[in-house]
Amino acid sequence: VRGAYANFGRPTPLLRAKKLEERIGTRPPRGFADAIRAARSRGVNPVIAELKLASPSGFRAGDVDVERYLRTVARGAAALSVITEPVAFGGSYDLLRMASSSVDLPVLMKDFVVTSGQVRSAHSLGADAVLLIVRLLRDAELELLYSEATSMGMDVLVEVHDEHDLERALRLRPRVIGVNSRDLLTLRMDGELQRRILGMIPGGIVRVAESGIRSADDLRRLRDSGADAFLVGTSLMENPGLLEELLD
Ligand code: IGP
Repeated sequence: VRGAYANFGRPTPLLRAKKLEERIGTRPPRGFADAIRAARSRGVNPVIAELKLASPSGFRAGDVDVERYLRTVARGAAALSVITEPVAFGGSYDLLRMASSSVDLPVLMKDFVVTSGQVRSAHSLGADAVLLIVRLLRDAELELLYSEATSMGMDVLVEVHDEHDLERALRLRPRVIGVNSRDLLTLRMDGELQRRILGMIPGGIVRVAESGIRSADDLRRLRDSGADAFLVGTSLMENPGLLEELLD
């Protein structure tokens, strides 16, 4: 990773303290679901561009110039997703803080969120939305974290993989549901299951297709199955120019 982002993981305490203080309470929240709806009404495919430095499926950002990536996606994406999980995905809170202060898009914090502390961190780091993965949480935990996040003014991307997850997700009456084609335990992709689940989500809920989108054809297939928005990581990081093709 080159440029100003090359020193992730190394402490920059002064910069961090100042930036954080400046941010709190000063920036109006950017609506994640609203940005998706706005892109749709402009006739643009709502793409949520993901920033991740590595992934368990083998992706390594290697040489990617993160600033340049952010500048490119800021020109067309509806929102930005930043993975903060450090071990498998090479993320960090620094990455989220810097991305969210340098890009004027709603920002989703993507992590394995299982505690209220993580939800509060997301908020204070400048995230406009937070990911909650249904499988990782019991019903009561899911409800608690969901209501904490929304009461802080954040949107929640409620992530499901199969029917059982969806049934549990719907009890929250969520505004946004993400259907991940990848099974997080086995890492296996199941595009057919993803399209079926997308088709089962009631109208009025924003439906996000997640993972494995590599081309405009992939996107179209998911759109035809009912997806309103498209979360794209690996293939955009490998080729940011793909964004143009995905938008229309
Ligand atoms: C992006 P991809 O295949 O375009 O890189 O996938 C995103 O869907 C994926 O990173 C993701 C994810 C997650 C990562 C979806 N849900 C939960 C970590 C945790």
